[in-house]
Amino acid sequence: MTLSRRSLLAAAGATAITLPVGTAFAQKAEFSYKYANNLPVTHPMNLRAKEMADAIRAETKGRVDIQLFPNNQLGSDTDMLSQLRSGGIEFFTLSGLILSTLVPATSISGIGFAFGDYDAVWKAMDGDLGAYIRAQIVKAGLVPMDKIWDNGFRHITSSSKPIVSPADLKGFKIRVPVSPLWTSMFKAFDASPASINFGEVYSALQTKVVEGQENPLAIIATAKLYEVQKYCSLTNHMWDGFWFLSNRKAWERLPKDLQVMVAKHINAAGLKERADVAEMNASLQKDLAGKGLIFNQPKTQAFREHLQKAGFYAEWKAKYGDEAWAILEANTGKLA
Ligand code: X2X
Repeated sequence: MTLSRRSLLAAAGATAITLPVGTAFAQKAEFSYKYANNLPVTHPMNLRAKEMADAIRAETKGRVDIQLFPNNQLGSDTDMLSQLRSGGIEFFTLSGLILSTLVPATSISGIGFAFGDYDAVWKAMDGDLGAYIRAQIVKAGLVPMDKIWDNGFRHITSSSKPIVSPADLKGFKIRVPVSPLWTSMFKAFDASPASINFGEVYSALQTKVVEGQENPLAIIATAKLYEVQKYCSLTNHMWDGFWFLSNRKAWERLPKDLQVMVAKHINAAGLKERADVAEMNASLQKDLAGKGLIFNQPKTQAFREHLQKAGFYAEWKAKYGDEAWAILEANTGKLA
């Protein structure tokens, strides 16, 4: 059978035509899902997510197609969280601290100076603390993947002065993400925290609406915050991670075998992202110093004692409740 040039063109233009995957023609996927986040395309989260989406497309033979929308393209974290809940987007990664605006228990992993190192973090988050938090997320109607992705240990940057002791935070105008725990912690230092979504941070620093902000080195580098900040104080004041969340109805639309494949690739990408971020956070200081950022290493004990005296730990222990706090302290040692 021969096809005329005219019918070939008609076929190429038609959308209803289905062709086997692997031909030059794109097939419309059975499940075409959006994954949105707040980070630059150069951050390991987006590099690993791209690989992940490719692996999912390949293993599901094109049935599941995940499109990436990085860098707040679909709005702020606050906007994206409501889109996730309404089904406007199917996947979203969000800091547990920000998710706590919907599910209060999820900020518990961000308590100030709780974790000493990554070993303690992954033991807790892949263990009982993570399981406790995920159960609360499920109750709120969202589906969290098992492996939380890394953001990192956070440090304070500033355009005005290095932070050496807790007294330097007094009156300090600092941007914090939109989250009661973040605001409470910097208020406990008598700082002046402003809740600002990440998409606005660069310009808030540039226009000096705030003096400083706090983030892991991988973000300070990939979001180019060093361009608008002068000092970086290695406070390690909290660890932060991103839950990989799905809209429940969208997740349940996937047949069981596809759920297993998709979850497998998302969790595997998360583990690779953790390794990338740990490596970046360990090596970036030199790069950033070369770009002009001035580093100092404060003694963190004084900061921790300040929070204790201010009643910060006691206040949050009462908010989370004894059960959750006991799980936290079983992982971190006594905090309050
Ligand atoms: O908003 C931030 O500072 C960021 C990017 O670290 C989070 O998503 C919590």
